[in-house]
Amino acid sequence: MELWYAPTSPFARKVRIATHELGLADRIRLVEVDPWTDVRLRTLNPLAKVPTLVLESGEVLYESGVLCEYLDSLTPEPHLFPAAGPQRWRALLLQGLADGASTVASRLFADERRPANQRAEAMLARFTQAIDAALRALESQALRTDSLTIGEVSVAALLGSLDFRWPERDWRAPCPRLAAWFQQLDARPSMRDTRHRLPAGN
Ligand SMILES: N[C@@H](CCC(=O)N[C@@H](CS)C(=O)NCC(=O)O)C(=O)O
Repeated sequence: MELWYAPTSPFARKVRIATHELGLADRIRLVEVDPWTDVRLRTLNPLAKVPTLVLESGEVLYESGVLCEYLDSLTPEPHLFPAAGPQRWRALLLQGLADGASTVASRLFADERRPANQRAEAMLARFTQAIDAALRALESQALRTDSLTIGEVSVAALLGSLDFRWPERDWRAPCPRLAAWFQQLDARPSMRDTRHRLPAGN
């Protein structure tokens, strides 16, 4: 299988973390692309987004949640996506919260870099509010450090991207439980082997 990814993307990292946690990393060939300029990507995925997964059959999957659920289904005992019931809704809701915050963080990062006359301060404030509120909501969650679900994987990808994009931003001080959880999680091989970096040539 080929995973088309960008090393700065929290969604691509989420899939890479999941791949490692599921023991499938050696079945994936990584293809690094810039989703904004690589014209091949749109021939695979009409949205031209990473992550995009090309299966052995040539079939193409996209949307990080879909990719993770597909990869989970390849393992003898899928566990990132619990079977229907409270554990599943918890995992999916956590994924939704973390992915939503990652989306907003990506927009904030891009908008902060626009010239002042091309950005709306009200939107920047709204994005910041959403990230802060999502972190507060995560602070009150009982996150797992073993038997991870897609919820924990998504939260780990969010926090890793905040550290990568805003190393100076101290999200840990108001969220000590979340910080302690992330410290443990961030030491896992799945996190160490998938760290963000700038694209080659930058
Ligand atoms: N909902 C998508 C989001 C993917 C996404 O937004 N990827 C960004 C990189 S972080 C991208 O490819 N952006 C290029 C574009 O929007 O054209 C997912 O979960 O996979």
